[in-house]
Order: sequence, then C-alpha cells, then structure tokens
Amino acid sequence: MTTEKPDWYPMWKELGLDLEKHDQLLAILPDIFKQIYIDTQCNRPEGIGFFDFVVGDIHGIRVSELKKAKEEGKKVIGTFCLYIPDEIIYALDAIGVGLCGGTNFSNYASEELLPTNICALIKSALGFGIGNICPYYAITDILIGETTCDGKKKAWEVISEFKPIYVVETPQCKDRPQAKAHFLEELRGLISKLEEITGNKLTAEKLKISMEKIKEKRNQLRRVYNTRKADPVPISGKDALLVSQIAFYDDPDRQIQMVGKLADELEERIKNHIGIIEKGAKRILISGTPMAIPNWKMHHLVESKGAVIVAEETCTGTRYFDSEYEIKGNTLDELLEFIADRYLGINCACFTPNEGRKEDILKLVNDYNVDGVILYTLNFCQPYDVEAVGLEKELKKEGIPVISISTDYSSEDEGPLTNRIEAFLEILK
Ligand code: BJ8
Repeated sequence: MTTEKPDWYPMWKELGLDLEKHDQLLAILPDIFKQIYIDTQCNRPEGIGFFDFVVGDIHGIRVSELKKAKEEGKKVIGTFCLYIPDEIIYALDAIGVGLCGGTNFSNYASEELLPTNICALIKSALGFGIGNICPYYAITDILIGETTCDGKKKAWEVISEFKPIYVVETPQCKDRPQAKAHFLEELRGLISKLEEITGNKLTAEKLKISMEKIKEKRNQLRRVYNTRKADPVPISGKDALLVSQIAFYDDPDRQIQMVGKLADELEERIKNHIGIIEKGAKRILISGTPMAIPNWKMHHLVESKGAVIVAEETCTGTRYFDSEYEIKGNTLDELLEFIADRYLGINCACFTPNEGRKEDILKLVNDYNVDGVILYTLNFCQPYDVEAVGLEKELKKEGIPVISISTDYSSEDEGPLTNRIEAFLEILK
C-alpha cells in the first residue's frame, strides 16, 4: 500500500462537498491524531499501522472504493445504530457505512435545526450530512434510521428533508415475545426497502453467506478484545477503540484480514509478555454511549494518567460483537430468527428494562480483571444518563470502584475531568 495520497479533490467535488469547510476539517484531524495516537504512545503493535493509515486517508481510499462500487451498480446504505443488521445489507449486495459523528466541528451545520440540549453524537452526525462535509454521507443512496432514543427518532424527521431515509421501528421492551415478532416484521420491511433500492432479491443462500462473513468480522474483533484480558495488556485502549471505530465503515473482508492479523500479533505479544504499559497498571472499563471517530477524548485522558482502558461496554466496544448466533437454518425465515435473536441480545439503554447491561458490566469486570469502571455518558443522552445512576449504586454495592462522567466532544471540560480521573485512579487499589 503506497503512502502517497492521490488527489481526491475531483471526487469530493463530484460528491458535492463543501470543499472549504471540508479542508478545514481535514486540516484539524491529523494534528489531533498525532497528538493523541503518535506522540503519546510507544511500543504500539505493528499491525496498528494499517489502522493509522486508514485514519490518515479517512476521506480518500475508502470513499473511492465506494464510488467505484456504485459505478458498478452497488448501493451504499448509511446507518446509525448496531440494531440495523449489516448481514441484510451485504446479502443484498449493498455496502453499509456507519455515519455516527464524533466531533463538534460539524455542529455549525445542524445547530439551527436542532435544539441545543441534544446529544453531541446526533448534532455531529446531522451536521456532517447537512453541511456536506462527509463524503460517506454524500455517497449513500439511502439512510436507515431506527427508533431507539427520542433524539434520534426526531432527528430522522429533520434529516429526511435532505436525504431519503427509511426508519426501522426497534421495539422498546425487547424481552417480550411480541417484541421479537415485531422486530422480525420490521426486518422484513427493511428487506423490502433494500430490495427496492438495490434491485436485488434476498435469498436464504445469500443471507447465509453474508451472515458467515459478518460473524467472522465480529470474531476477529472479539479476538483483539480477548487479548486485552492479559496483564501486561498488549494494546492500548486508544488503539483498540480505533480498530473498533474503523470496523463501522471499512470493507468487511479487509477487516477480517487486518483485524485478524493484528489479533495474531497481540496473541504473540502475550506469549512474549510484551505490553503497551507495564504489568500492574490500573485497568479501566468504560461503559456507556458509543464513541464515534474521532472521539478519543476519554481514552486519551485516562491513558495519559498512566492507567489503561482494557474494555469498552459500548457499541464501539463489546456490544458490537457480543451476542452471537450459530448459522443453522436453511430458509430465510429461520435465518432471520437467528439475526433477530442476536440483535435483541444487545443491551442498549434505549430499551426497558435493560437488566442485561448490568450483568454484562459485571462479567467484563471479572473477565478483564478491571480495577475501576467509568460510566461514560454524552451530555443530554437520557437513556444512558438514567442508567448510570442505578448502575453506579449497583456497582458500589458489589465493591467495584466506579465514577460517572457526562461530557461532550469539546475540550473545555478537560481540566476538571482530568482532576476527577486522577482522583479516581488514586483510590484504586
Ligand atoms: S444500540 S447505543 S448505536 S441506539 S448517545 S444518539 S442513545 S442520546 S447511540 Fe446507540 Fe444503537 Fe443503542 Fe448502540 Fe441517543 Fe444517547 Fe445520543 Fe445515542
């Protein structure tokens, strides 16, 4: 892979990007990345080089691949939630890209359309799209929303003025039997919509192949996470987060290969007792709202203080690959049942009740030998904010050190947050 970047301007222009604003965005990113990833870390695994390269050309190669795929007749589908199964998108010979936003750079474009007290992830994602500064958004043929939190539900109405969007009605009480029946119906509705968009027909055979591929992608990510159970830990939390973030928009076959290669290297590092930080460093679990690229704030603050993040109970963490299926059925209906079961097993705070999340956290604390938990919530995210109150009490009852942090994408609160994190790390045994 050459490191010399081609001239992507003609492609960005063709996609209708606001080139001036887009230039400003791309001018900021390399410095942030260098400061957080390169200048402050050493002894990183070699395999992380691929992921650095992907970020270094974040709006280039992958977008050009999507453009080429579109010229060959494929459709690109934008999503915002784990609950939209990639398996279905790929089985219809389309390509899925996750479009959640992780920077407040794009807020200028959405602030007049949204109230101020809406979470940073929604503001950012909408701003990227409406402001024409995200080529991934620009290249999509349709967006798929879902009815998880109220903020997103209403955001789809705003965004529908700018781009076609289809909304999947995710159930609210996912543990009820009727929730599964409802979700299955919604998945069938999604399939019909995607069949209409792609002009392809979903078959059991195609779905099975796609399920095997997406499952394998999750398997490789799980392998990377499993290595983080070791002490010394062979990869930093920041790097693991980056790998997980890129999984949302890169090609699944390449992900299987590159994440797999990284996992091989990390397993080898464990055998040779090679860590990213010395043995005995404080081990932190982050639990809460997803962290979309380039939201590396919490990881950077924590790891700058000499602790290491060993797992994330988030959708850009273990929720991405937890809950797995066996691919046994032969009919479309049977396969969809497995898919529905798998996705309804994801314990997102948007569902009620959501007891499974507490169990997930306790299991992670045990499996990853965690010293302390940070309950991380984006400001104005009510589902995770409310759950954090109860979880904090429950974890304390279990004798697990815990701290709740609500923040956004700005750097304004970094001073007070650093003080709180330092104080928290000091109380860990
Ligand atoms: S399955 S976590 S990806 S809904 S942070 S927008 S919840 S106000 S992102 Fe999510 Fe699916 Fe759940 Fe995962 Fe709303 Fe909260 Fe904002 Fe959020």
